[in-house]
Amino acid sequence: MDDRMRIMSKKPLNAETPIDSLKSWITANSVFFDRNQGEIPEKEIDLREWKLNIDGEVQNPVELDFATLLKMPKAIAANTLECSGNSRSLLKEKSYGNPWTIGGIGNAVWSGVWLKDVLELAGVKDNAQHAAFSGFDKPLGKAQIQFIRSIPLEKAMSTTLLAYEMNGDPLPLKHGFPLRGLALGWTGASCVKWLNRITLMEKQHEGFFMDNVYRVFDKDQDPKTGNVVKEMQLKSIIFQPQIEERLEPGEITVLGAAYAGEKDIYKVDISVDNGSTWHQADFIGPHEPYAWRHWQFIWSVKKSGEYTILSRATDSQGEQQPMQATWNKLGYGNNGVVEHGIAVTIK
Ligand SMILES: Nc1nc2c(c(=O)[nH]1)N[C@H]1C(S)=C(S)[C@@H](COP(=O)(O)O)O[C@H]1N2
Ligand SMILES: [Mo]
Repeated sequence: MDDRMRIMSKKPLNAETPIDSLKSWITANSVFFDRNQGEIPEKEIDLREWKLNIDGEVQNPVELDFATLLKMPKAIAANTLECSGNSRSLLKEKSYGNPWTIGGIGNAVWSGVWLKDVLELAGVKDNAQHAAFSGFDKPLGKAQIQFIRSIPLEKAMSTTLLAYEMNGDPLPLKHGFPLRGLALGWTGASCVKWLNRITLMEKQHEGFFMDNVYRVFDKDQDPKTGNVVKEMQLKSIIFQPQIEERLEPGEITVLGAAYAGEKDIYKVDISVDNGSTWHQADFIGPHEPYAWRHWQFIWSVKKSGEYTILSRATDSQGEQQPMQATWNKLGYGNNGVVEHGIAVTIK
């Protein structure tokens, strides 16, 4: 693993992408953030042993081997993956979970097969409403709960990929070798790694990782009554300058990214005076569905002093990134403008 990664825990492995590595539109596999509930398998499974089971509300349960997947039409998509807890540590009020700053995110070009094509091999029954994915990573903790997450069938049959390649290489072991689900534009929790079973169900899967974790709920609220985390939120981040940097006066390039999950980014505005005035940033780099957009803004500054830089994204439906995030106990979906402000000093 790249030694610039910011490790939050080793077992399970949870580590952030270094902020400098976010400047590249494609996040290299070696620095792509790691988020795990269980233990990463010790070594890559033998592809002759691995099977993908499709069962539940299907006409004919099937067991697919890897060679069969490779023969199916290959689908390629860029997709930005973000952990729902990303930016949690930037919330003013304490929330619970890994203390991500802004590096619980990365963008990659993934290839594999559309989940729809795989499900059609088994034949989807009319009463199927949800698709539950199971990973074969070894659970940690006494309860030994397997990582199982379900998504609505509509998402499964439209824009969900089963990926076996990441940025042109076989899926790395720690990112789910040999196959992972990717619900495009949804947070990482819906993108199960080390996939070996997909079960179609009439109802959403019930279990720890559906009912107690990955729900948006308040202090005294029962997690089960909170909304399940799904789509990525409209958000922007700044990765240059970095927090508390001391800079010379002159032309300073402010760099960042903006993303909106399944939606498109329309514009990004920048403020260098803590929100009093705003200036539109220029987009740079590729523009792909489900992928972040990089932007830059040249800031001309003469006077020394303390400055707070903010970025605010607007999506193609005219929705604006909220100035402040809505707090919830597990700190999910922190997309606040203020929480992502960068304080710098001009010497
Ligand atoms: N099998 C399995 N899949 C999983 C997880 C896990 O713990 N086990 N963690 C999920 C979460 S919460 C996130 S954010 C993403 C992280 O993917 P990455 O480690 O490839 O960046 O994987 C998801 N898929
Ligand atoms: Mo996550």
